[in-house]
Amino acid sequence: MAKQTARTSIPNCPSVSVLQGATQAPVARFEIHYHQVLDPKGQILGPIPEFAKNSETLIGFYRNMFKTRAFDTKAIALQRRGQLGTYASCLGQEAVGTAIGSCMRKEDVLLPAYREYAAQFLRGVRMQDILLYWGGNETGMNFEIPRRDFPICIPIASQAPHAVGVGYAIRLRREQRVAVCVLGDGGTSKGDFYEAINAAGVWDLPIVFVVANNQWAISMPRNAQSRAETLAQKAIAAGIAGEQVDGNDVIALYERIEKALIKARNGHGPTLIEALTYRLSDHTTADDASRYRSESEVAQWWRADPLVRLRRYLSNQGNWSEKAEKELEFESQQEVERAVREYLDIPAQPAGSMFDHLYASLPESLEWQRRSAIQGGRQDD
Ligand SMILES: Cc1ncc(C[n+]2csc(CCOP(=O)(O)OP(=O)(O)O)c2C)c(N)n1
Ligand SMILES: [Mg+2]
Repeated sequence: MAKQTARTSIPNCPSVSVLQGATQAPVARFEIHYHQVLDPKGQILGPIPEFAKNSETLIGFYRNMFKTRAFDTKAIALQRRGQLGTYASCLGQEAVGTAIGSCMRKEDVLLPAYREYAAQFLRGVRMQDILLYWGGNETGMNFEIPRRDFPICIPIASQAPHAVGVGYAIRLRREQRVAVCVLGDGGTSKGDFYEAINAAGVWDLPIVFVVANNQWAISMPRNAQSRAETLAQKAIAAGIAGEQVDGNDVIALYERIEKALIKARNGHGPTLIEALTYRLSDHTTADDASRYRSESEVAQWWRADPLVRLRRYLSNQGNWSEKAEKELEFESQQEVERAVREYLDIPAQPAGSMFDHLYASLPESLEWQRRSAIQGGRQDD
């Protein structure tokens, strides 16, 4: 017969109780669920979510992913020609950004890493702004729209504690807004990330964390970064909801991210969504990924391309054609070319500008560097 057990609360900690009289009883159980709606062949699995019955919505997703890819291709070409600095490609990850940008409301706040152009374009960021930024001109991050969104974040995971600050401010002001923080798989190894999800949980903040797990942190593969079976399960330790989604399936992403946003907006706390995707390009234009990963791995992920599967589905439903594809291609090229012309027409920032806006008054050591930069790098004064 099973031994009698009883729960006893711990003093000063009413939410925690321990089992008395049990030797090996489980005290907690967790599961991480995986969500997919559209498979790589373009077939819908299970019931179609309500929003996905509207073909215009899906065509909108496709158009944004396509334009983002056209932008990405052009940005790499500009860098190769010496007309852009180092650039981080989002090739293969367009569904993640598109779903995020489509679910968010204008008044929400996006805290991106550096591959979320698809989301930023939907938020109102202009292509030339992104080009300016990677061209070394920080004014590109001074968005006209969306004023409240955060700039591209290069210091890994540092946007996660920032998101906690934003979420806390939203709560203090009793607003119905949500902070959406996007980071990579590598970012989840940082202390900033753990601290942020913990604080978000403790304070029940309106934040959605989206981990764009593209399987690599530069040359560090996912399985060398963490022994955890999923990155979503890191949410469990923080006491917040966590789940995994096919990150190349824009329909599943939209469904899950929207749900998390509604939950946060209604005061029911944060969610961590791990989007399983793949960086089809090099880490940045300063990287050569063929040195650390196999062609067959990359080829396998090309078969899961987020654009191809949505196009297949739309075509099978009679909602997309060769003609529509050609028109979109032409339109995208025009839009990208226009942005490039505007970017190239903007005069370069003077060298001394990199010292502006950092300090109210520049320390003497930096003042010296500033003078030297203005004089063209001469350091003899
Ligand atoms: C705090 C910090 N440490 C190290 C780096 C150098 N670095 C740039 S990208 C990167 C890998 C990030 O991987 P992940 O978070 O998976 O994002 P991904 O580039 O794959 O989108 C590292 C370590 C950095 N930018 N910031
Ligand atoms: Mg990564």
